[in-house]
Amino acid sequence: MTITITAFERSPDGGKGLARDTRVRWALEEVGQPYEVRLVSFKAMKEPAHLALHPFGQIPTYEDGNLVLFETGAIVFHIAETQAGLLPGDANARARAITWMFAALSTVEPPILDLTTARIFEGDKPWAAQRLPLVVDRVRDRLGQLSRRLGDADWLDGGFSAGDLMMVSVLLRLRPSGILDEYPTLAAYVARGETRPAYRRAFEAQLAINTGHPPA
Ligand code: GTB
Repeated sequence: MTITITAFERSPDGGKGLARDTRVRWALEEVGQPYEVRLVSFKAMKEPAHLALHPFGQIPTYEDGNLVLFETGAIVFHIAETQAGLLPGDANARARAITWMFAALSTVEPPILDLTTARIFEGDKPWAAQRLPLVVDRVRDRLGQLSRRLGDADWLDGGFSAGDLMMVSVLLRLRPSGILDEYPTLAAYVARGETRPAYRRAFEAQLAINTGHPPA
């Protein structure tokens, strides 16, 4: 059965890999699972056919036969659970890797998204200049904590796992802000993720869609 995901017909970032289909592509590439992509416009995302797949009218979605999933956490978890390569075999190590997936999505990503909101969507509000430093401080707090935990390790808990895939994906969103570079340990961690061949393939595939140039 062919796995099909959805992605932006035209991503607002022009293909810098920041839209969330990249993390799903990356997971599929890590486990060696071929997939197809159906591109959707912003208009089509809010129409009944797509809303039947995704109640919030967003990308990405994941279809495999009669299984339809939305939410990148659930999609990557499903891929990691059903195919080898993203979760360790040892039960406790597996539980810890899953913990890092949740930490990425529910503890690290929210302040990062808040920063995007504060900068892009609230930048013109009269209170924006007062709120922004508070939001930046919350991001820095999390990055400091994460950086201390990672220390000089390559990955969060032993070998690369779905927890790292999700954490790197979440941290990548910070790149345009320059804040990531304040934390060399995390900047190097993200760079390690980006140099993985599976990430490169995922990135090139989404870039090709947005630039019209097929991957070499
Ligand atoms: N919690 C959901 C998940 O993890 O799957 C969030 C899904 C989501 O936010 N999807 C976004 C979407 O469909 C695309 S990824 N937005 C359209 C809408 O809500 O109408 C978010 C995103 C979009 C663009 C950039 N960018 O260009 O830099 C970065 C991230």
